[in-house]
This record gives sequence, structure tokens and C-alpha cells, in this order.
Amino acid sequence: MSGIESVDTLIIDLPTIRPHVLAMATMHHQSIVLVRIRDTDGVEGVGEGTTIGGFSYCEESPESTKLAIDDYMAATLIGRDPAQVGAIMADIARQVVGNHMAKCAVETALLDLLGKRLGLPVSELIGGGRRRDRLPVAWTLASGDTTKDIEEAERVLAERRHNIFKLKIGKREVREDVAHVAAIKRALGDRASVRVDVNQGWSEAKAHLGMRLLQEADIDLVEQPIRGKNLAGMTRLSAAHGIPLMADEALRGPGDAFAVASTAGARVFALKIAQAGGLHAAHAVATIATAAGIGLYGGTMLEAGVGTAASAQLFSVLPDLEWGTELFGSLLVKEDILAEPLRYADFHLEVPTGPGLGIALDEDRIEFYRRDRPRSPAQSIPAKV
Ligand code: MUC
Ligand code: MG
Repeated sequence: MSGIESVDTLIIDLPTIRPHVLAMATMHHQSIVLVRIRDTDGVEGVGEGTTIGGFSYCEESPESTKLAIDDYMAATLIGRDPAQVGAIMADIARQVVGNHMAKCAVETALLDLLGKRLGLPVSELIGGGRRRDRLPVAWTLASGDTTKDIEEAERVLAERRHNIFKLKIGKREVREDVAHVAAIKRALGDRASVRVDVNQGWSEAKAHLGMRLLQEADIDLVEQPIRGKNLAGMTRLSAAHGIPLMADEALRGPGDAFAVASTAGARVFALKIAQAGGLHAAHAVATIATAAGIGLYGGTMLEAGVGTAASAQLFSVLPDLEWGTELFGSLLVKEDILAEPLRYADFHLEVPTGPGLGIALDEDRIEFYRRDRPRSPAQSIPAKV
């Protein structure tokens, strides 16, 4: 039997193609935590733990993710049979509360390693196997400028890359934000689905106004308008408006999924492997949603290639993905760390078919973008948002 021999982590700061403006942060780069787990036969599995905007999205940051793996999870992994993914993750769960991004990175690496050993894609190891080879993929318009957003949407529509757009709002006054969204919807018309993500930026009163105005503007979906912890408010908003409310920050794993489903707090769930605590936890969230008649959307924490491939493997096995996915993180960074880029064509992402995650790493880019590489001040990427 081969055992796990080493666990290594790295923080990698990847500049974005443009500033990405969200209600709680403006991203100029994406910081990912790459985990590499190697067994005694020299087979390596990789995983990614990624959040958004340092500590501004949730209680985890790239630095805390790295620390959780190095100081609290690695010892549990060393010497274990890498095939026992469930048993290893259960032991980690007993020792570490929360830290979902770190758990996701570790579980992803174990599944990648196991898939490589067996010669099977991760999709064949979870949830009954693959049901689709390509996933519809949305793009987020978040330059902060209406004209630029319309130009960007027209460009990617013409390239047949995306025809679903998510707009990040919640920073400005409700009417100003809705005017921005409505202008984009008017420009795109029926050629695209337009949705918004408020990232918890509104009070309940603002959300009532916003949802009414967004419905009038023919917007298809409103993501996390108020705090994810305010389930009663989400239930009231969902009941009051025809436009569907999608839960995102409210869903930190199966327990939250059960709470939101049983209080009718959302009609759609954004499924995120990082937020749920891994692929199996995200699959459980999906099962709860399906049982409750809640639609599914394949969400992202804006992971780069490794996390995007892992999410794609999971989303490829789900019975129904009514709202498509937003697995575009790899396109938001100027350069990804994959040897071969993920393939986006005809409004879809192709799910990699090779063993494990079906990807290989570009070691030169990893060396170049790793945060701990010595560099001159002029070359440095700010470590914090
Ligand atoms: C979020 O809150 O959904 C997903 C797409 C995007 O632009 O931001 C993320 C995070
Ligand atoms: Mg969101």
C-alpha cells in the first residue's frame, strides 16, 4: 500500500485582467492556496483553497487557509492510505472546525491523487459518475463602469464565450445600481441572461425595493441580497417577489443548506466546493436542494485552474444544473498556473477528461507568482487586498 509522504502548500498571487469590483472588495489579483499531496509511489494530487478579497468575503483568508493545512491538517494526512478520502476527511473534520477552503483544497488533492492512481477522472469517483462533458458558463461584469461592462459583454458574446452575465452590485444606492443593471440588460436584450449578485450589501428594506425594480428590468436572478445569516429576511424576500432569490454566502455546507431549504429562504442555491468544505459536502448541498425543489447554479470562489477544474468535475455529475455555472475564474487571471489552459468554447467550459482533475501544472508560472519568491519592490504584487 502506498502512503501519503508529503503535504506542501504555497500561496500564489495571480494578477487579474482588470479590477474586479464587488460590494465588499475590489480585487486586483487573486490569491490562491495550492496544496500538493504526494504518495510514496511519487504520485501527486493537487488542490486549491481560494477565497475572495483577503478576509473580506468570509472568516478565511489565503494565509489562514495555508496555516490550517500546514499546522492542523498535514499531520493527519502523513502515512495515510490516499484511497481513504472519506475517512481522512472525517478525521480532519473532528480536529478542525470550519476552515472550509482548507478542507476543500485537501479533499481535492486527495481525489486528484486517487483518480491519477486509478486512471479515472474525479467525476467517476463521486456522485454516481459524469452526466455531462460541458457546462454553460456565465461571466461577471464587474469593472464598475456601465459602458465598459457593455463593451465587455458584447465582446465575449461575439466570441461565443458567454451569454449569461452576473453583475456585481450593492455598493451604490439601490436606484443607481439598478439603473446600471437595466442599461446593460437593455443593451443585451434577449441575447443574454442578466443576473445580479449583491454580496449581502442591502438591508431588507433596500432589498425589497431592489428586487421589485430588478424584476421590472427583466433581470433573471438576485444573488444574496441581504446577510446570509438573516434567514428570516431571505424567506420574506423570497415569498414577496417573483424574481428568484439565490443563496450564496448563506450556504456554508449541508447544515446551512438544510436550514435555508426548510425555511424556504431561496429558490436557487449557488453551489461552491470551497464554501461547502469540499466536493462531497457540495454534493450533499446539491442533494438537499434537489429534494427541496431548489434550482442549482454552479458557483465559484473565483478559483484559478485547479479549483475550477475540481468544481467542473463535481458539477458534471449533478442531475440538474438549471442555472448553469460561473466557472470563469481561470479567465479572470492574466495567467493561470495550468500547463494547458481549460477549454472554453461555444458558451461552455469543457470538463477535463484525463485522470484525476485532468489538468497539469505549469511549474514556471508557479515559481514566478508564488508569494514567497524573492523579488524586487518594483515587481511585487501587494500581498493583501
Ligand atoms: C460570489 O459572491 O459569487 C463569483 C463570481 C464573481 O464574480 O464573484 C464570485 C463570488
Ligand atoms: Mg455570490
